[in-house]
Amino acid sequence: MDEDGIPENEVIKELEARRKKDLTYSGGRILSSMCSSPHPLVKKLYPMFLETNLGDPGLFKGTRELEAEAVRIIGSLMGHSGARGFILSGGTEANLTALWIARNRMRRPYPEVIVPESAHFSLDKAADLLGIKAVKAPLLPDHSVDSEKVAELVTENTVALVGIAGSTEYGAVDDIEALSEIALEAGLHLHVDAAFGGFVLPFLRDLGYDSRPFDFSVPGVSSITVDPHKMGLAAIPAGALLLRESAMLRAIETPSPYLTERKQHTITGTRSGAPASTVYALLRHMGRRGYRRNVERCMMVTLHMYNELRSMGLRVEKPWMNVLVFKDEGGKVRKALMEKGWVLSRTRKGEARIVVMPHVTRDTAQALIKDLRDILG
Ligand code: 0PR
Repeated sequence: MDEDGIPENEVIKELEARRKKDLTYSGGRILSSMCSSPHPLVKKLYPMFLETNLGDPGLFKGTRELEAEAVRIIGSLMGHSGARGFILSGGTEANLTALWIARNRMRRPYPEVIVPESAHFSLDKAADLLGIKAVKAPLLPDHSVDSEKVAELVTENTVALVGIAGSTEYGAVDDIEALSEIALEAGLHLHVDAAFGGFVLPFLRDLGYDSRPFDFSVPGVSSITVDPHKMGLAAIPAGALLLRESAMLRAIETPSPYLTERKQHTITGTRSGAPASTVYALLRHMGRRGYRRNVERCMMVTLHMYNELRSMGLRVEKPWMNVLVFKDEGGKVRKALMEKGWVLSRTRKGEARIVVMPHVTRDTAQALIKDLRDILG
């Protein structure tokens, strides 16, 4: 560190120069991300909460109320306004906390969790950190988990089942009702990872698309991850963990005797109140109608791209939601698009993957289609 600091405007210039090296969502080239530009209201409100700390909520009673309200509203979106939970740093922390609860409630000597092969790698991290064996359940051809195989994998060591509502790679939705029956019968915790799908599926249903039940309306569902920083238009970091019953929190209660609240239930101690407060603001401001429109626009672009890509002869999977995947032998198409400045991701099988987030507009789709036509000749 230098002895003397430099003037503010010089620091700002330095940061602006670095920031220019970053890609931006508004640049319209990022087709690989499950995040997008936050809603402008978030940018306005964030500074109000910079000093708040939900790790010591007795000092920040108003901010704590905002988190509780945000959880209540997301809970009602998930079919249970009495749900308890937290606004955490994202899907990884929410999934980790859910498995922490499940492991501690069940207290098995050699705990196992049954996870679909399609699960996000955050569940592998969680299992590793918690000393739980992640048993992978195979998938059906539509990329959702084979529930019959899940039932066969249950043993006396199983502490939890995980179902995915909106898989990272394909947007696939598992048969949560079937998993619920297995979980209820065996007395297991059923965690639903709706990190991506949580802000999509309720609105797909409103818009008349086919959509499987995945939330607390399914009786065996114990906990749900829903990420506001994905399709919820919130700023990073914001991931919600929702629990059916507040009693589940006892399993991870940690005494914090010298703080204003004598116990904690989150992995992080000191944590900013800005994510929770701005998520609350968005939920109030957008309402169901606002989020429905968001999903409607993304789906219109998704289906437009789907039809155009198919008409070019590409083998595109029928989309479950706003995620498009097409066969791409040797990654040739993806590479050619990357050379033209697009950023696409790939599935583990090597297919090209496009996530149609709000920054992927109809104009973006048109530009992409034009480039694809050039590439495919
Ligand atoms: N569960 C699911 C179903 C997910 O898709 C993800 C992340 C997580 C959990 C973990 O969430 P956090 O990353 O919030 O902890 N899925 C994206 C992915 O890995 C995350 C992402 C976002 C990747 C933006 C790239 C990117 O630019 O694909």
